[in-house]
Parts: sequence; C-alpha cells; structure tokens
Amino acid sequence: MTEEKFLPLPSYPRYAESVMLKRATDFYEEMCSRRTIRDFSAEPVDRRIIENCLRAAARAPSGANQQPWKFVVVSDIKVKRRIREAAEKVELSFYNKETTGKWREALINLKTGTRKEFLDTAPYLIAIFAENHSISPNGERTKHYYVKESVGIATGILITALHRAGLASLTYTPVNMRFLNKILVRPSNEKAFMILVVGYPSETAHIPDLEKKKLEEFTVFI
Ligand code: IYR
Repeated sequence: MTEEKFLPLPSYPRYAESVMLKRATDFYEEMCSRRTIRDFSAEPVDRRIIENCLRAAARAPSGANQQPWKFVVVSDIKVKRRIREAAEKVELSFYNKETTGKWREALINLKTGTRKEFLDTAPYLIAIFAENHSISPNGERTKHYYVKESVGIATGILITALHRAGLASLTYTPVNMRFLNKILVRPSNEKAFMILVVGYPSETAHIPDLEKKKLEEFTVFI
C-alpha cells in the first residue's frame, strides 16, 4: 500500500450553536419518519439515486480505511426471482425450526412469514457483502479489521441516504445467506452481510405499531 499523505483539514463547517441545534432537531425529525417496510411497489427507481446513496454510504469510516464492503445492486427480475426462491427455502426451514423457539416469540409483532414477495417486487435488492480479507493480484491476502463494524456503519449511512432521497428500505437477513455468493458469483472472501430491499412502499403498505426507546432509556451521561 502507498503511504498516505497528510493534508490540512479543508474548511470545517462550523455553525452557530442555534444553527447546530436546529440542524440536529431537523435531522432527528427526518429520522422519525423512517420506517422499515415489507410491502413494496414495483415502481422503478432511477438508478442514479441509488448510485448517489451508495457513494454516500462508501464515505463511511472503516477499520484502517480498508473499506471492506461490496454492494451488488440487483434489478434483473430473473436474478431477483432466484434470490427469492433461495431465500424462501431458508425461511421455510427457519420458521419450521423456530415455531416454538424464543426467536419466534420475538418476531410475533412483525407478522413476518416464509413468503418474501418483496424480493421480486421491489425494484432493487442491494446485496451487501463484507470482505473479510482482500486478495492482491499476486494472490497475497491482507486481513481486514473491524469488518462488521465498518460494513454496519456504511449500511446505516446507506439506509439514511435512501430515506433522505425519498426511498423506503428493508433490512433483510435470512439466517443463511450463502446462496448469495452462488447466485451473484461473489468470491469466498466476501461474506453476505444483508440484503437491503429498496423502493417505494406499496399503496396498501402497513407497518407494525412499534415504540422506540426514549433517550433516557438508552443513554447515560456521566
Ligand atoms: N429472517 C426472517 C426472520 C426475521 C428475523 C428478525 I431478528 C426480524 O427482525 C424479522 C424477521 C424473516 O425475514 O422472516
């Protein structure tokens, strides 16, 4: 790797405190309108919007700046159908095994099931992979650090960018995602992290009546 140069920090946007407070409140309010949905419309979405959201996501900090992520953006209906088929197989065995389990109990309010219609209805499935190591052209392996943390941060920024652009998403993680490497022809150093389903909500989309914890419940100031 080439040695990084150091540059002076370019004009840091320093706001008046009142402006900061307003910006923070406005952003909080914008995040309050984000909801995970499971009923997507088939309406197409301009690919440039997705591209810019991905550019924003890839500005995430990462362990040793290794940027250990790969985003595979699937809009091809044949590929989406294959993903749905494979995912529903995984879900079938999950729901059969978990019928009495604690996990099933935790999901009861979400009314999820084995049918994953969104996988071929939504215009985009973004399969997110985590690169546990990289392989240079001469076959040398470089270990990556804090891979899950890094990919998690990038995914969070992606979800936020999509929401800001006016798109809804679903974080979808079947218990076994190895089928994604096969269908999407990804190498073995890439481990599927999640499928982010992206599009507009269907006109009849419903969401569970969930509560979010209050600041006092999840924060401690010392
Ligand atoms: N992957 C399954 C089960 C599921 C698990 C969690 I944790 C959720 O928050 C939602 C669903 C499914 O998608 O049905």
